[in-house]
Amino acid sequence: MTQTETLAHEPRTFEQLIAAGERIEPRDAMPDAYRATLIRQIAQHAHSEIIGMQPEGDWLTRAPSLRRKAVLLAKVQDEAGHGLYLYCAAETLGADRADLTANLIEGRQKYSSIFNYPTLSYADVGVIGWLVDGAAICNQVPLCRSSYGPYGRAMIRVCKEESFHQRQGYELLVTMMAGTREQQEMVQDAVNRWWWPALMMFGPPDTDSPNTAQSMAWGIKRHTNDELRQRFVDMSVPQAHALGVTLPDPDLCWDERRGSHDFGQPDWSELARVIKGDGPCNAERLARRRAAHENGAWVREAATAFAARQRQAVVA
Ligand code: FAQ
Repeated sequence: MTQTETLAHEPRTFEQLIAAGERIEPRDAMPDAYRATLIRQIAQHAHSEIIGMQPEGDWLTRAPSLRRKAVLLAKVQDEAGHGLYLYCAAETLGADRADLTANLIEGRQKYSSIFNYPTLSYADVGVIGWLVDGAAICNQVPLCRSSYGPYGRAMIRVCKEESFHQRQGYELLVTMMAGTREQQEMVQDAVNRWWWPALMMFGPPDTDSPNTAQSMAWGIKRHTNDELRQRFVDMSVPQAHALGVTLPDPDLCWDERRGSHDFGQPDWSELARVIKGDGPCNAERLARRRAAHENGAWVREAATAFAARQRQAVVA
C-alpha cells in the first residue's frame, strides 16, 4: 500500500474538512470554540422560534374568519416544530435541553429582537409573514449550507415551511389591500412599524459584528449581516410595489451602478436596547414563556415517570 492510500483512510481533521467544504458531524472532533459558537447560535435560533410564537399567537382568538384562524394555528405550530428541530440540533453538540430552556427564561441566552415588538392589528399577522418570515428566509437559506451537518439539515425543512409562511402573509396582505380604505391603512401602518425592526433581524452592521468573521471562516455563516440585509431590501422593494404599500425609508432608491438599492440605516441604538432586554415587549415575552414552562411541569414529570415505568417493564 502506498503512503497516499494509507493517508486516504485516516480520518480527516476538522481543518481539512472545513477547507474541503465538507460537513462536520457530531462524531467528528471539533474545536471547543466552534462547538460553543454553534450552541450559542442554534440555541438563540431555537429560542427565537419558540418566543416567536407569541406575537402572532396573540391573534389566534381574534382571527377574522375560521379560515384565517386555521391558517394561523398551523403557522404558529410550525414555529414550535422549528424550535424542536433546533433544540435537537443543539443536543447533538452536547447541550442539555433543560439547561437551554433555563438559559432562556432566566435571560442568560438571547432570542431575536424582532419578537419584542407588539402586534397591534390583524395586518401585523400578514406583515410578520411577509417581512419577518421573508427576512428569516434570506438569513436561513444560506444556513442550509452551514458546515455543521445537523444544523444545515434542520434548516432545509425550516426554510421550506418559512417560504410557505411568507406566502400566507403576502396573500393576507393582498386581500386586505383589495379591501376598504381602513384595511389598506392598517396594512401601511403595520409596514411602517415592522420595516426597521425587520432590517435589524440581520444583526449589527458588519463593522460592529464581533462574531461574523470567525463564523464565516468556519462555514457556520455563509454571508455577512450586511450582505443579507441588502439581499432582503432588494427582494422586498418590488414586492412592496406590487402590494401598493410604501416602505418607510426616504433614502431608499435604486443604485444603477451597484445594481442594488441604497437604503437608510436603522436606529442601531434601538437594536442594542432591545437585545439588552429593554424593548417594548421583552418582559412580557419572557414572563409568558416562564409561566408556560412552570405550568407544564406536571407534563414533564408524568412523561419522565412513564418512560421510567416503560424501562422497568423492559428490564423485568
Ligand atoms: N436579535 O456578531 P453578531 C424567525 C446578537 S427566526 C437579538 O452579528 P452573529 C422565524 C448576537 O447574538 C429569527 N440578538 O452575531 C420566525 C450576538 O450576541 P452574543 C432568528 C442579536 O451570531 C418567523 C451579538 O448580537 N434567526 O424569524 C440580533 O454572528 C416568524 C453580536 O452580533 C436566527 O437566529 C438580533 N436581531 O449573527 C418565527 C438565525 N442580531 O451571542 C416566528 C440564525 C445580533 O455574541 C415568526 N442566527 N444579535 O452575545 C444568525 O444568523 C446569527 O446568529 C445572527 C447574528 C445573524 C442573528
